[in-house]
Amino acid sequence: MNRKKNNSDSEEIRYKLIVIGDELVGKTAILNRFKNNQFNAIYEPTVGLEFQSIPILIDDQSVNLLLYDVSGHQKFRSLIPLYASDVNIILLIYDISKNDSFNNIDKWLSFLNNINKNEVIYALVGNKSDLDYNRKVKSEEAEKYAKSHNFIFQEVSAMNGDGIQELFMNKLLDKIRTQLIQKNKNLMEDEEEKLKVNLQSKDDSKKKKRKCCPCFK
Ligand SMILES: Nc1nc2c(ncn2[C@@H]2O[C@H](COP(=O)(O)OP(=O)(O)O)[C@@H](O)[C@H]2O)c(=O)[nH]1
Ligand SMILES: [Mg+2]
Repeated sequence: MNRKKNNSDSEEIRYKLIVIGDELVGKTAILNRFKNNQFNAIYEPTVGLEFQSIPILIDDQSVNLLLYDVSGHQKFRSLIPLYASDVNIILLIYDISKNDSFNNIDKWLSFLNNINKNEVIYALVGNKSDLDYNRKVKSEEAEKYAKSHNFIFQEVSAMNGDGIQELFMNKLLDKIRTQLIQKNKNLMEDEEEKLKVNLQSKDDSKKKKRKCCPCFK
């Protein structure tokens, strides 16, 4: 999470989200369904990195969700650690009708080894749930994997929109909300601590002054 002052001097909170996974699993389609509620059946490869931002309101706090669509193509893989350097949310995406795309999630995770995992929200997302008749990855297996890594889990269909709201507006927003509450709590505790230290040092200097005064000798 990044806090930046904007023109009106209020704080703007930015959450950077990236999508990771094999080519053709539907990374671009998921972002497009979430942002524009649209679906394009014609494949248009993502080149390098594409970016869009979406403002959301969490309680009374305005949060800018920055969506980074990262190409799954081999030639762009070495750039992933760079894209992921200040990331807040990572969607690990596979296609429920392609076993390889699920088995490769571990490989994708290894590209992200150097980032600070404590602060990052991960979600394992099984796309193309509309292709259930051709399912190769069992929901239970994927859910178990997600649980063991402490990731959110959600199956979605960018094509018909199933699971998209549940993923973004419920599961991810809940996590963001929890983080914001915790950060605000930490900020308040820091302020209180500073105030205490300030009062203490004022008190100490008063005592010192008193000691200097002859009438207290
Ligand atoms: N049936 C089905 N096809 C999808 C779905 N999501 C994406 N696709 C198709 O899969 C192909 C690749 O999608 P794209 O978003 O470009 O994949 P990316 O390479 O991971 O960004 C495109 O032809 C999409 O129309 C989905 O939920 N269901
Ligand atoms: Mg793409």
